[in-house]
Amino acid sequence: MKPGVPNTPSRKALLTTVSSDSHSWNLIFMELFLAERGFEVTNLGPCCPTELTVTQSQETTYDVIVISSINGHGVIEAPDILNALRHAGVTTPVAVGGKLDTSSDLETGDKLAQAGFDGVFPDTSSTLFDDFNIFLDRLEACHPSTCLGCTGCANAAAASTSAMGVAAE
Ligand code: B12
Repeated sequence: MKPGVPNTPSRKALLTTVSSDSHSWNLIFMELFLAERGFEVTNLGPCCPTELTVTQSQETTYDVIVISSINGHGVIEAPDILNALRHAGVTTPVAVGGKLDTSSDLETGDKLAQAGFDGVFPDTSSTLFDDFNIFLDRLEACHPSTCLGCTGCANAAAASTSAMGVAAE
C-alpha cells in the first residue's frame, strides 16, 4: 500500500456456512484471512439459512463466495447451497472448506469437486492455505491459460480440469 493512499478493497467476498453449523470462530478466521487478502467481506454468520446466502449473493455482486463449515455436515449440505445458487442464476465462483465430514474421508474433496464447486479445501490437507491462496490468485488474474473453469467465467472454455482448485488430502 502506498503512503497516504487508503487501502480500499476492490474485491468482494461473501462468507457463509451451512444452516446446521453453529461454529463461529472458523468464520471469524476466514473473514480476517480474506480481508488480509484484500477482500471486502460480508460474513453471514453461523447457522446461515441457504435462502439468505442466495438473496445476499443476488443483492450484491461478489467476486467469490466462500462456504466454511466445520461441524462435519459440509459434504452433505454445501452442495445444496451450490445448487440453490446456480438455480437462482448466481454464477459467482464458489469455494468450500473446513472440516467437511465426520470421518476425514479421502473421497470427500472429490465428491465436492464433482458436485461443481470451483474450489474445495478440506482442512485435512497440509497445504490448505497455500492451495487456497493459489485459488484466490487465479481468480484475481484469470486468463485462458490459468482459468479454473469457474461457472460463468468468460475464459472457462479454455480451462482444463487439472486446474481445478481441489486441495490434496
Ligand atoms: C469451539 C468448538 C465448539 C463451540 C463453538 C463455539 C463458537 N462460537 O464457535 C461449541 C461448544 C458451541 C461447539 C459445538 C459443537 N461442536 Co464443536 N468444536 C469446537 C472446537 C473445540 C474448536 C473449533 C474452533 O473454533 N476452531 C478455531 C478455528 C479458527 O479453526 P477451525 O474451525 O478448525 O477452522 C480452521 C480450518 O478448518 C480452516 N477452514 C475452515 N473453513 C475454511 C474454509 C476455507 C475455504 C479454507 C481454505 C479453510 C477453512 O481454517 C481455519 C483455520 O485453520 C472443535 C475442535 C477443534 N479443536 O477444532 C470442535 C468441533 C469442530 N466440534 C465438533 C462438533 C461435533 C460439535 C457439535 C456437533 C457437538 C454436539 N454434539 O453438540 C456442536 C455443533 C452443533 C452444530 N449445530 O454445529 C466436531 C466436528 C466433528 C467433525 N467435523 O468431524 C469438532 C471437530 C470436535 C471433535 N473433534 O469432534 N463446538
